[in-house]
Amino acid sequence: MKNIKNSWNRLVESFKKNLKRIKTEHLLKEYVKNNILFLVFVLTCVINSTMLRFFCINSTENYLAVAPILADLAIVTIVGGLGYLLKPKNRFAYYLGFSIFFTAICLINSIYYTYYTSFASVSMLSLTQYVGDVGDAVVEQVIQFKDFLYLLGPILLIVINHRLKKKNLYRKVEVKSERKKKTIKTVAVGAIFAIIFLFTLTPTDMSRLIKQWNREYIVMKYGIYIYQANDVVASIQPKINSLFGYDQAKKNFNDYFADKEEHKKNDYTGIFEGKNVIVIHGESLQTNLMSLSFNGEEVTPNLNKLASEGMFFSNFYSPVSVGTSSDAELMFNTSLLPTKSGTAFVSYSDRTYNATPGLLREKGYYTFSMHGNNADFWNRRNMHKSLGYDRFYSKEDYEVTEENTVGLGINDYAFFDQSVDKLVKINEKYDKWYGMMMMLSNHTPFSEVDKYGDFPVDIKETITNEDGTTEEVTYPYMEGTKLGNYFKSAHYADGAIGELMERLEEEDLLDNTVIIIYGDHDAKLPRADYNRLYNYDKETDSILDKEDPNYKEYDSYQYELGRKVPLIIWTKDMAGTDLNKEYTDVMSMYDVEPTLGNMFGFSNEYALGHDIFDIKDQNIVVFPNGNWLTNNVYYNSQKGEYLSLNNNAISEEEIKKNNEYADALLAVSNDIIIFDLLKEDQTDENRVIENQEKGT
Ligand code: GP9
Ligand code: MN
Repeated sequence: MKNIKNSWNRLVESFKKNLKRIKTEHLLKEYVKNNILFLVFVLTCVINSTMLRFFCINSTENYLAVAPILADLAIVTIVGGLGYLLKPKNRFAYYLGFSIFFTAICLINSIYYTYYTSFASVSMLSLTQYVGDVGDAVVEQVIQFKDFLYLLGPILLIVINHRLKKKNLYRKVEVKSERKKKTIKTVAVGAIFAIIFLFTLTPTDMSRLIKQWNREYIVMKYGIYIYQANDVVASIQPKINSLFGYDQAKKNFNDYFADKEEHKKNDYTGIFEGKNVIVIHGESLQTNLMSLSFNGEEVTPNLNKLASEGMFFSNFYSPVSVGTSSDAELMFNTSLLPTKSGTAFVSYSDRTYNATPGLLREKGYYTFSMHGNNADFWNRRNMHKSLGYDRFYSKEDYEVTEENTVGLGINDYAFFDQSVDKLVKINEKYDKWYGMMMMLSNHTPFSEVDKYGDFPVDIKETITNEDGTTEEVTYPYMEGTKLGNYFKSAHYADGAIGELMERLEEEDLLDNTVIIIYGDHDAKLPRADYNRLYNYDKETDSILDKEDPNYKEYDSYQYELGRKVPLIIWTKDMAGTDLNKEYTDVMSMYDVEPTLGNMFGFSNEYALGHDIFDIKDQNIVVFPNGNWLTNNVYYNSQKGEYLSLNNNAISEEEIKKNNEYADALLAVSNDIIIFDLLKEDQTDENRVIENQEKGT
């Protein structure tokens, strides 16, 4: 009897359980059915954001990160939940609108990342005018198949909505109170996601969000949607700050420079005093080009020759931000770093700069810049005036034809040729001059291969057959790759530098002239192509297996360190002298002004870089994202890890000290530009004079 009762009870229990399960399943089905638009909206937005992170940031930490998914879920659940306030028939438009908006954020960032290896900022909107000019580069090199995947979200919503309409599911009527209840419930779920997410944050995460420099880190931690919202706030902030945050900025500025040591004289002081100067801004020229040859022919024979006869700074970096070429010019001329958001050239051209051209002008130099592109590109028309150039020769001053055009404009050969014509006249008229010539041909996407001339980047070998006959064999190697095309393009540009030197010699313009050549930034080429360069297996025409003993890993650190650019200082009579050597201490583009200042006898007391002959092996190169490099260590602030360059460990204190140095440097540089502190400094002096005159 007892057994029967027990069995009955078990049967009832199991029936109840099943009923509950069926009920839950039923409820779940019902929920999905009634909220399909909301669910698709939430899921596709979260998938898009996650997909973007996975495509852009290749690290295990990123792949395993739950926090950004929680953040995305919180945002889209709350936005989606608010849609329930609307009547069911109006919800589709709401979800589709937001879906397009969120998709656009992912799509724009995906394309932007491919080009700049950074996430997009609304402060760059003012630069969209340049997109037309580099449009081909964008289409050819930047838009990829994966970018279309993000569109699936809105497409799915449209399809589902179409089906719902067919089934007449919009007939459902929801009274106001019902809609309100649904909204509160859903938003509450979003809030729970947000609270869980907030618990995952550390103080470092919070401070990085406020600074907004470390874009990759912020996306990896907060997801793309919070990043973008924060970016809007951060981009508006400088404009507001420049109105309100002045006192604090001025105080930090004074503190920063309070204990700056006086510059001491050294072996290089005044060595070039009174000499003329030609600065060559080498578009996308990287140092690694200089050690490469194909079939016995060097990629950059002219650069190599100048380096071997002059002062060659082989560990030189150009820490540009989104302002690329213009950031290089800014750093080179002013010893400041790129701004935190936007670009100095575009947003802050009206500020006061203690720039090399202006300082040399004060010493009686005629100063000019020459560039074959449109004068408004990077707002150079205005900014070059602020830097102190007496005259900017731009596209309007050159004879540009269809024949002499390559890439963005007049090719470097024609540009240099016409520039020397102008220089001859300048030299007749002025005693001392300082001029910058900005190259253009070697600009991404390096695709006009047929115009670059014959420079095969393959491997040619002569094989002797068994019967003694010989045969020419060709292995494709770098042919057809972006990196290979870059080599062809750089070889072409290098040839133009060679012709320029010949022409200057012919015109007797080299006798009293210092030539300074710098690469403006790296060429942003795919790491995979470098893998092929260093690990090519000609037998299989592919990359060596990772297990192969000859395989040389080209990891992300090597890639980042490989972005260095050349700096060469050359005079006709330098070869064989003490000056003629390779200088290996790490150096940055913003160290150039104080270094040249020492050699030419001018000084910018607010330079943020150092005279390399003063600081020598103690130098620190700071990058706009907070990464830094010394002779011994490369520190990646995004990942919070470092690479020792001499196999020695580095102490936590040193990392902390250098991090603080990097933070302070970036902050003071940004403040100088945003708050126009160099102008204010002069105004202060004026104020003192004014007060003295008034007797106060
Ligand atoms: C444009 C040229 C290239 O005039 O300087 O600019 P970039 O795209 O390298 O910043
Ligand atoms: Mn450039």
